[in-house]
Parts: sequence; structure tokens; C-alpha cells
Amino acid sequence: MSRLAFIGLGSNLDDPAHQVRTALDELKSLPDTTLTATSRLYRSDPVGPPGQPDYINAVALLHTGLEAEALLDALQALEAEHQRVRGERWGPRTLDLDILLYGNRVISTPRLTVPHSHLDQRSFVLYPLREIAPQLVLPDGRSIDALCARCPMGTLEPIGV
Ligand code: ROI
Repeated sequence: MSRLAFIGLGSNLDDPAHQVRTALDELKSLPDTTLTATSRLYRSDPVGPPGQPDYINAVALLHTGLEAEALLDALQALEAEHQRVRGERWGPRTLDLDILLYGNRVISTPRLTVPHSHLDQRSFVLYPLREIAPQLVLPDGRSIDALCARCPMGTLEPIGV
């Protein structure tokens, strides 16, 4: 069975815009998966420890036959190809790929929390998400419009395609 999965992309090291653009392209080659939509790239101030570089963020929509954990494995393999080294919590990273939503499923396992935690508090996720899915409703019934209304854009800005 094929599902819609929204993926959040983020980078703040080693030419972040290039990291995100390359990763968007690489999502096309995941097995049993079609890349259906991509948001623009957005620049955002870092959330988390201060003193780290700005982030580039984007959101992609996949149509995938992969189960959620298999999708997570595939995304982690892509992160590893981008030389992501897991360092300090909320520290700088070359590439972060998060499953934001997986169909209408709610998943809570040691490896995976879907919808992604803090999704509703992060403008760098919500606004790119709304760009590609303006009618989106979360499994708990909240609409993307309602979530954006409660989460100011702040310094988030699109930087083009
Ligand atoms: N801050 C921004 N702006 N964008 C991110 O993608 C991002 N990712 C993270 C933390 C460290 C929480 N901060 C971020 O994981």
C-alpha cells in the first residue's frame, strides 16, 4: 500500500542550500517511492544552541510503498552519505531528514515519533509544509492553517527554488 509521507529537510553546514537541493534530488531514487512535491528553500535562524550557522530548510512530499521504519532506514542512509555525524543534541548538522507525517498514522516507537515532535512549534517546518499542502489536516484534526496562525514566521524567509 502506498502512502503520502512528508519529509522535513534541514542543513546548516557545508553549503546548506547545496546539501538540501542534492538531498531533494536523492529522494527521487528511494525504492518504491515517487517525489511528488517540494517546497522552496527557506533560510531560518537556528533553534537550539546559539552560535551555530543559519539553517536552510525545505519540505518534500513522497508517495511511498516503504513502511515507515524502512523509510526511516533509507533516510538515515542518505544522511550518512552526506557525512552527517551525530554530535551534540540540537547541534549543527550537514543534513537532517525527518519523517514529519506518514499518511494519517500516529507512530510512537523507540526509533520513530510521527507526527514529528515539535512539528506544531517550528515555523521552518510549518510554512514549507503549508506551501505544498495548503489543505493539510494532521491526524489529530488540526489544520495546517490553524497551526501556522499560532506560529509566527519570525525570521523564516524563502530563498528561491
Ligand atoms: N533550527 C532550524 N532553524 N532549522 C532546523 O532544521 C533545525 N533542526 C534542528 C534544531 C537543532 C532543533 N534546530 C533547527 O534539529
